[in-house]
Amino acid sequence: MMSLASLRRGVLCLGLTVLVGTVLTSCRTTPEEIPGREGVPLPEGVEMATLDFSSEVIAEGFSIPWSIAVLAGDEYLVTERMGELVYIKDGHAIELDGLPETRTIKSDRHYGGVMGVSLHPLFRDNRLVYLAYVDHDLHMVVARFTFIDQSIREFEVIFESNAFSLGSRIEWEDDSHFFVSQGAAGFPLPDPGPQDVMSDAGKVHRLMEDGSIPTDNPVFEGQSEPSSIWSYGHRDVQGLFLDRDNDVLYATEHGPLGGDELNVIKKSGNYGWPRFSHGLNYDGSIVGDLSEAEADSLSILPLKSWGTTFNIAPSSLERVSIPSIGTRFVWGSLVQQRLIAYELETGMTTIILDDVGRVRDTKQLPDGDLLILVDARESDGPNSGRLVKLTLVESQ
Ligand SMILES: [Ca+2]
Repeated sequence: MMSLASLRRGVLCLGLTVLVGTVLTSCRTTPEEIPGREGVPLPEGVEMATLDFSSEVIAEGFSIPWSIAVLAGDEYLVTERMGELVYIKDGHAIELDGLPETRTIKSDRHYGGVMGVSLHPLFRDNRLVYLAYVDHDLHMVVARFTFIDQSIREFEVIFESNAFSLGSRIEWEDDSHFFVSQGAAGFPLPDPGPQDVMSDAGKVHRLMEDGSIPTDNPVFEGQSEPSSIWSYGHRDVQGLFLDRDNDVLYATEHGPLGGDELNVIKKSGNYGWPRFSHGLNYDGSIVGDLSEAEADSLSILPLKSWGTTFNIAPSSLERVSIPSIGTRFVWGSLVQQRLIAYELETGMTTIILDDVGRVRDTKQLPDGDLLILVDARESDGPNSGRLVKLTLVESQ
């Protein structure tokens, strides 16, 4: 019997065929359809190969936890989007005092608030912690503080942007430079900010450890000196990972309706939004004014795009080594509530954990275990978010 989901998909395929004729060979899925569930097929290049993990809840009681920093063995810092920084030691969670007022915007969900947390690479010596959040003026800022005796000390804002952010992840380049992403708030419709180098919306920034502008940052057309902007034309980068062996910065980026991307971030690169996307606007219309060929010549196309066949909403980005599958990129899928792995060499996308909740952040610990940070689920209550350690169960 045809399920309601496949019936809906049938209707959509028909609608799209009228729109683009015979060019489109695969059907797109509607946002509420999850490939691999309820008879909805997985698109080509995506496989379900879940791994057998045992899980241990390290801490719970979170609402929309956003990122993790690992301090030491059993010590963590976790941000809560709605305005908290939580310190966890031996399973006990303590909300830290000393954060300024932070703000979110509520659309269909909450956006902004407290997002990326990251330790300075020399944290063991200097105890410096970095935090990206949206302040009382609705601007994304980066602050740093020293974390001593389980307290926030010497809190200072070191970078003030001129725009809101949907998602801000921090990744260190070396001991003195870091990157921070800033998602464009152009919802429900895209705004021109990401293409405008005078606006901080839709950018990846690169800053010195004290928040000042590196002298070797790009100088864009019409400007006489470098700014914080390293790359532009981003919609919403919520995952950053630097491959330190090869000095390559990778980013996961949210598309609108589909169009999620994995990008290689290059100095002064334009990543196309909102002039081009492999996804569609929320009303189903084509994004922007550029064809793919034009976008290819004027901007940098994604290393990987899942088009409209596999809507991920990727949060976080790590590269992990897992004995049975080797080295893969891993991130959470908010919309599918899964843990996703991607193999660069083969281009294969693998669902390695299904029905786990909205995974916001992922980290691999030195012993190989994975940490995942998961939103509260409506069915489990508003404070059912959790930090979980996953240990691969060796096959018999
Ligand atoms: Ca793009």
